[in-house]
Amino acid sequence: MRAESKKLHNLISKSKKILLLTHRGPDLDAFCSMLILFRILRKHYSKKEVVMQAKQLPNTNLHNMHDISQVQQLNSTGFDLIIITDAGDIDMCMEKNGDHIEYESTPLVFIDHHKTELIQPNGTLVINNLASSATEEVYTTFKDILGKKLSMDKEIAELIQFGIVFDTERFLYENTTSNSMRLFAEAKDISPIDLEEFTYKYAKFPIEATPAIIEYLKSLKTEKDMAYMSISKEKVKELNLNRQGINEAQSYLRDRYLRFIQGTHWGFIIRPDFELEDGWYVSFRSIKGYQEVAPIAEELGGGGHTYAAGLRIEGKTEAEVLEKVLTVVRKYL
Ligand SMILES: [Mn+2]
Repeated sequence: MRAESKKLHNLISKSKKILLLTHRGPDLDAFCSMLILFRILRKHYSKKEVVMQAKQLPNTNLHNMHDISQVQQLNSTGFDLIIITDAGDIDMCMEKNGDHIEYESTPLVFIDHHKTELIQPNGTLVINNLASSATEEVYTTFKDILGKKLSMDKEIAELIQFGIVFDTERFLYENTTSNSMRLFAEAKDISPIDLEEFTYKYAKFPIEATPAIIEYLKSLKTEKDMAYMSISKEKVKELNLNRQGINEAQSYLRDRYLRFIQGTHWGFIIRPDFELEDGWYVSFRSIKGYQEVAPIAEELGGGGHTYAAGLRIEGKTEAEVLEKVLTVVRKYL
């Protein structure tokens, strides 16, 4: 058994009440990894009280999603262990004003797969083998701990497929390993998911994304082989764009536009943070073999994967944020 697995097992064994969390604005891998962890803990550590907290529920029907306590504010009071999946940093999970997570006095575990070097509070356990997904990371860790005792039921099998397919973009990304495929194959044998239906459902976006897409496209600029887009908070107000519309537009353009303009291979897109007045999010995307974007995001205070990285940044205006980002980006052009 790996040393980290043993430490995790010991931490769980010592605890009575365990809180499971994942990152803000959870994606499918975030939910699947947390739900698999919940099912495993409930079955194999049945004396423990296990609670999942999140501010939103998945928009796909996932096993055990109704066991998630949907809360306005995260609160770790009374828990003696916190396990966070699909994140390596507490700031990715909690909002400083509002959420109450006692990460300095309660043992904290991250089960993550992102390539980010972070300084953690003392005693924090980080399990990260750079797997395809947090989903794979969670299951593989408990396979290591429980061995043959861990049996894959239908529910876990389906969650595994969703998590892996989502985070590898149907096995497209470099993070897909033979282990990801073996795990997927094992899960598919138990209960296959409909990949075509899944892909279709996930490609859909709400109509509110359209005005935001139009605004973003107006801002499109290229420099050498890099493209970028942004939107101002004034425009967001003027056009009465909502958070969901902006977020969907941002991810649509990020994943299906930015890198696909002839002559460009990488770029970034900026979106406003709806919580903090001076807050913004920057997402970088590239293509294998071209510009590595993780170092750029790291230089700006963020992190992520080699070809998909991001960060949160502060700035009074769109122009100020663009300036900050471009100053670093231009060093790499
Ligand atoms: Mn993930």
